[in-house]
Amino acid sequence: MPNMPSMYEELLRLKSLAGEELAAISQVGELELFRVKYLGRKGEFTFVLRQLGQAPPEERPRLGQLANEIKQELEIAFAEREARLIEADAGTIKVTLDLTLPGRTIPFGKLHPVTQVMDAVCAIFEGLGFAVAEGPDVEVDFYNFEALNIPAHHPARAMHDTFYISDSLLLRTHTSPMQARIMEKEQPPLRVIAPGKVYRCDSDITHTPMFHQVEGFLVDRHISFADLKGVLSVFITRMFAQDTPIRFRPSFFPFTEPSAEVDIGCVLCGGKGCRVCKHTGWLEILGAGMIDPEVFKKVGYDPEEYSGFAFGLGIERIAMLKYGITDIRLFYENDLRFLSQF
Ligand code: 2NM
Repeated sequence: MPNMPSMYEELLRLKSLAGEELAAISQVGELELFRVKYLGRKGEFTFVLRQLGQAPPEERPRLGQLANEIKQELEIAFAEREARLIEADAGTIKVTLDLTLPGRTIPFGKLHPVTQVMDAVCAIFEGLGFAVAEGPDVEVDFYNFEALNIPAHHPARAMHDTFYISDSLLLRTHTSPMQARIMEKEQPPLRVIAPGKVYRCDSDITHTPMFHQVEGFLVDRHISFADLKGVLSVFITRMFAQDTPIRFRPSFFPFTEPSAEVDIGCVLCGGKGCRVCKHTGWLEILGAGMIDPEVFKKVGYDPEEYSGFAFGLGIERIAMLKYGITDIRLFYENDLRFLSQF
């Protein structure tokens, strides 16, 4: 029976080892480690008791009893030691927790200023009954140019600084291709805005190669320039202030005729003249016009039956004017000192 003496020996060895270790403990904090090591559910005594099954049957009761006796003795010694150490500590416990300290603030995220302005613009047009449609960033030449009355070799193509992917594929330079897609599929009456990312190969303090636009259009019978002015005036008074001055200047876009650029009284100097409005008192904030009959023909609408208006605005530009930001690149540097201000 080679097991027997070694199990007795093991129990006695554990007893003296545990006794020595317990006597050496001088800090309350060390007690738990000891308890787990010897008395815990995965401790040394449990381990020995589990091996009891390997001892000869006639020895098991004696071995078991001894193990339990030693464990009980140790538990009593442990409790005494614990009481002594706690008593000794009582006079010297240091206050390590200052309940008067302010709590740690939990950092929380915010929406990017471009997202905030995008959401605000979309909410205003949705309030006016416009549906929201999103399309692909990678477009075919037809929807980005051809359907919008910008044929090959038209000078407006050069103005767009297009990123080409192949001869016929490109990164959309505006979101109006989405509107050509919608007009091709659906019949009037229609009022839709197309928000999203657009791409132009250009970079300086007022241009980034990717920026955001919202373009919108409305088509029905008997739509006039007065409807365009009405909708855009409501948009501007809701986006800026009720009394924001507005003016329409004649302009040109290949897809609208007549076309206009819309200015608002400078929100930074109140129209007195400053660096941002280049001392004109006015800020250009969007382009618009009556949809060109040529666009209607491309998408299969009868220009004699239907008319409509369209408009487009740059989100970063509006955010810059609203917050007085002078360098557009700040939006895309991901510097939290900048972003956390909005
Ligand atoms: C602008 C200015 C003027 C525009 C035109 C169209 C469409 F597809 F309906 F013809 N969508 N957006 C438009 C018109 C965009 O952006 C400055």
